[in-house]
Amino acid sequence: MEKSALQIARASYQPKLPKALQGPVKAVEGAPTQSVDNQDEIQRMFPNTYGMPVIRFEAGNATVCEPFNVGIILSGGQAPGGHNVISGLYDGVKSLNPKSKLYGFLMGPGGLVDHKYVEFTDAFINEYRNTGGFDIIGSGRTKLEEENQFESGIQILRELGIKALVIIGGDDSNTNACVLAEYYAAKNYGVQVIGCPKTIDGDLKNEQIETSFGFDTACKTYSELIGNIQRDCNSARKYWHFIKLMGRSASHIALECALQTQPNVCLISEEVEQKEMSLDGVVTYIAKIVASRAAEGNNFGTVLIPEGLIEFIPAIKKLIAELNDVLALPEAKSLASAEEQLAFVRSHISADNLAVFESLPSDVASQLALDRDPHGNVQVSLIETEKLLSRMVAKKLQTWKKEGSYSGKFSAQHHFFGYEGRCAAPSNYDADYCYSLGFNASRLIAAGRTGYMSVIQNTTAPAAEWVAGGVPITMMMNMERRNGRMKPVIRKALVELDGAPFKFFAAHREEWAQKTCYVYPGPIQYWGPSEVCDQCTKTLALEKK
Ligand code: FBP
Repeated sequence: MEKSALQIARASYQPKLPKALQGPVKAVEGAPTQSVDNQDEIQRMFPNTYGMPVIRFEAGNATVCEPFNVGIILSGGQAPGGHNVISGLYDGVKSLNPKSKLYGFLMGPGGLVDHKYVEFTDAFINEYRNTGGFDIIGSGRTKLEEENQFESGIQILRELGIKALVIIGGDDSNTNACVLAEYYAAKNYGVQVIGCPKTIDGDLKNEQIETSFGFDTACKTYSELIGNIQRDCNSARKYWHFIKLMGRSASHIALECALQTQPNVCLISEEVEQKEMSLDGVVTYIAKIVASRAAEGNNFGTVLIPEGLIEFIPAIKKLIAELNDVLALPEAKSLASAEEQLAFVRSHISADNLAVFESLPSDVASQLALDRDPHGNVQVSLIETEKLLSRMVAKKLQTWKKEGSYSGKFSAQHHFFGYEGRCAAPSNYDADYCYSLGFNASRLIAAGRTGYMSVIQNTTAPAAEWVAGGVPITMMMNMERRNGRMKPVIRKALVELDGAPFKFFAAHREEWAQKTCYVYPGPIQYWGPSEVCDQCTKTLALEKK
């Protein structure tokens, strides 16, 4: 594989490990745990993996470990650092016994079901250390939830002598990891399942998980690009840039990028919902800032938009909830064309929701009514909210111009940052964090655990002081409506409006709106002073302050 000079230099970076993982470990157990809600139902559904204690690794005595084989799966959207989770797991497994083997299932959970895999070797792994992407084995969004998939999986796991499977994924994939752990435990199949918190969206976090891996690098990459745009915008002074940012439902990415770059406007979906803002309310909010900057001769600016915004406008949220149920009806499954699907939806939703549906621009309405991803989520990355909002802002400004309350110029540029950041080479933070998560997973396996997520805490401190351990996945679960049915799922973390990151943003946004006080973060640095190279996200720093 041809490599750039940076890649060659970066390959020799040795990621840091928490002190506790640098030698033999012992597992220290905490008290039994409960799920975050719906305790009785979750306990009934996960009798073998419910209530287990949180585990923390501390320095222990060396023991002899028989060789054992492990499988790994990359599930869902790419996130920087996935290759380091795999190299950390590989090194961890080999350090316990060099005869142990690591297998990778190809193209996501589907590789387990279809028996497509590779065996990792030193040479193979070394090609991918500290690189971005998931291309080492590929990823996929096949949902592991059917008994026949679990049974097909056990065949290949037995054939390869695999005693544990590590699933790297977001909230949905880790929910499925837990379902699989429970199934194999109930059947006494002797295969452990360990999860690992991945997603650039940053929405897989809670009291135990400080952040999902990839969030750090993706936000730093987007913030570099936003900073570059802001410098361009402040130089030419003629465009308003509408920038949509990935993140699914949660606005963590938009908020973090705002904290890093100080744009003129950043919408936070969770706040839009709390304030029960309408689409027109959101448009008016942006247009007022455009007009007040124009009054000072500043006909330029930046607007950050979380990709899930549309789902949080209360009337649209209600519409989506009904659309989800309608699309989950058995008759909806056989509709072949988009036209048939739209006609079906129109004839099955309530009059109120139909009115909201028809009031939306037709491209947005169609997108809301068409295919969900395999986990039942609206594919918000396909909805061009940045164009929708700028079109509506332009229209409002025209009206104000006619009324004489606005006399500026408004010209918009549009951007969508998502795929640009998902495969970036991991920052030092993500390189170390991911390697530690993978290495730590090998210790959870050796400790005989199943249904646990690998966790590394205290990550705002130097890596040596990070705390390693495991958290039962059932502890993060509650019941939610998915595809028309109540299901046990890991609770998604949305932006907390009483949390320190949002409060900091809210305290500064008026100043950022009116004055031009952009910050230009520049590219991620790997070598140099620690305050440049080793900082975590502003979100995490504020949360841990
Ligand atoms: P995960 O939740 O699987 O980590 O995916 C993150 C994400 O990048 C979202 O931000 C985005 O909405 C979605 O994936 C896009 O999906 P796809 O890669 O299928 O286009």
